[in-house]
Amino acid sequence: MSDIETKTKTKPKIARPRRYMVILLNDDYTPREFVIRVLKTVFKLSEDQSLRVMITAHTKGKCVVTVLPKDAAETKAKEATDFGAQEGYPLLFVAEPEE
Ligand code: TYC
Repeated sequence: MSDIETKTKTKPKIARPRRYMVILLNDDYTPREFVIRVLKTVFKLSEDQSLRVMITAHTKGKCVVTVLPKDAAETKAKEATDFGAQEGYPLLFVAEPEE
């Protein structure tokens, strides 16, 4: 008889909190420069990153800006959308689960 025990260990699985994408949606009215300003101010993107995100949303209809925990994603999406609304623009950011 062998003394060697064969143990089957079950590694506890810790559920990773779901992350949310903040998505920028295109519209026909918000000036490009203003979209860039919002991306820089609210999301702290560089000028170059902001330009790329804005152009992608402009040409493809939408672009992922960042991925964050649910609360942070929803707060940022609202903050950025409100920024546009204050100036009378229909600029829209939404938060959606990653997968
Ligand atoms: N389409 C806008 C324009 O031509 C610019 C724009 C880009 C608006 C991206 C929203 O998410 C956006 N003035």
